[in-house]
Amino acid sequence: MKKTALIFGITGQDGSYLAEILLKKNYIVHGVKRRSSSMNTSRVDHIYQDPHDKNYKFRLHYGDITDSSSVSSVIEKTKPNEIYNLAAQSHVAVSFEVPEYTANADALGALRILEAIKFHKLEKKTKFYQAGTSEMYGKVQKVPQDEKTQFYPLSPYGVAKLYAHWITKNYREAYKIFACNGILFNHESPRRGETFVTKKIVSALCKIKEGKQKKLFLGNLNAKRDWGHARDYCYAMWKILQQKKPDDYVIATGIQYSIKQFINITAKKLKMKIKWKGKGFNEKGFNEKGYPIIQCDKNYFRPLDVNTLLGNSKKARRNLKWKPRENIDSLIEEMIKFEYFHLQNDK
Ligand code: NAP
Ligand code: G4F
Repeated sequence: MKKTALIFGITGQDGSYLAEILLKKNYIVHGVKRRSSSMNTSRVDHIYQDPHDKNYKFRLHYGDITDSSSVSSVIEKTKPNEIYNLAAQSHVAVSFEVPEYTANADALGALRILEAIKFHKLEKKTKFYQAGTSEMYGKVQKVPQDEKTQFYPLSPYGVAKLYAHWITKNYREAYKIFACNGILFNHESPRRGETFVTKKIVSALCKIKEGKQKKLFLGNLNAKRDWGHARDYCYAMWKILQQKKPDDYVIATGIQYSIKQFINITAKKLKMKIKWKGKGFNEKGFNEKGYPIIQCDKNYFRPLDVNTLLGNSKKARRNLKWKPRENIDSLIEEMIKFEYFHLQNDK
C-alpha cells in the first residue's frame, strides 16, 4: 500500500521541497492551499497533476489553517498516514504588524490539526509533524541551542510557535498521537520568499551588478544566523516521522554568519567589491566607484530582534543519521544561478 501524506503549507518554500521528496518516495501527496486573488502555486506547478487523472499521486485541496471545518474535512477526506503542518504566517517582522492573525494561524493552526486527528479517531494511523523554529530560542539562554535549551521568544511569531510546540508535545503525551516537533534553524533556497533577508540580498546584488537596481536597503546587519538549505531540512522532516518513537529534534548546520558576512560572501561570488564605512545604523556598503549600494533603513528594524542563533543538531545526526549536504557556498551559488536565470529569461 502506498503511503499518503497531507501537507499544510504546500505552496511555500518547504512545502514544495517536501512534496518533491515524498513523491520520489512514492507517496500519494495531498496539499492544502488557501484561496488567493492571484496564483500562489508557482512553487508546485511543476509537480501539478490533472485532477481527472485517476492514478493521481498529487492533489491540491482548498483550505485554511485558521478555518477548523476545512482543516477537519480535508483530514477526514484524505485520512493520511502523515501530516506535515508547515502552514504559517512565517515572517517574523510581519508578526509584529499582525500579531493576532499570526497567533491564530501559527499557534491555533497546530491545535486544529491535532484536534481533527483526535476527532476522526486517527491517533493510531496518522503521524504529525509540527514546523517549529529556532526563533523560539529568541534571547538565547545557551550557545549553541539544542533540544534542552530553554526557550525565550522575542516576537509574536516566536510566541505563537511556542504554543504550537507545547500543544504538539501535550497531544503526544495525552492522546499518544505520534506527534513530533522539528526545531529548524533558518533554511533558505532559490524558492525563499522575496522579503527574507538572504533572498533579498542575493536578488538585489545580482540586479545591482547587472545595472537593474541601484541600492539595497536593509535593517540589522549584525544579526547572526545558522543558515542551511531548505531541501536538506525537508528531508529531516520526513526522517523525523520515520522513527520508532515520536520525539523533538533540532535541525541546524552548527555554523553561523552575520548578515554582513552573508553579503560579503555573495558579493565575492559575484566578483563585486564592497567597502564598508560608518558604524551602526550609519554603516554603508560602497561599490568600486564609491557609490553607496547598501544602506540601513529604519523600517527594516524590528521592535525586538534575535541577535544570534546557532544550533546543535547532535541528536538528529545520531538518531536520524541526518546531516546537511549543502553548505553556505553551495547554497548561495544555487541562489545566484536561479536569480540569473530569471534575470535573463523574465521580461
Ligand atoms: P513560507 O514559504 O512562508 O510558506 C508558508 C506556507 O503556509 C505557504 O504555503 C502559505 O500559503 C501557507 N499559509 C500561510 N497562512 C496560511 C493559512 N492561513 N492557511 C493555510 N496555509 C497558510 O514558509 P517556509 O519557509 O516554507 O516555512 C515552512 C514552515 O516552517 C512555516 O511554518 C515556518 O514558520 C516554519 N519554519 C521556517 C523556517 C525557515 O527558515 N524557512 C525555519 C523554521 C521554521 P501561501 O503560499 O498562500 O502564502
Ligand atoms: O530572513 P529573516 O527575515 O529571517 P528570521 O527573522 O530569522 O526568520 C526566519 O527564520 C526563522 C528560523 O529562525 C523562521 F522560523 C522564520 O519563519 C523565518 O523563516 O531575518 C534574518 C535576520 C533578522 O535578524 C533580521 O532583523 O536578518 C535581519 N535583517 C536585516 N535586514 C533583515 C533585513 N530581515 C529581513 N527580512 N529584511 C531585511 O531587510
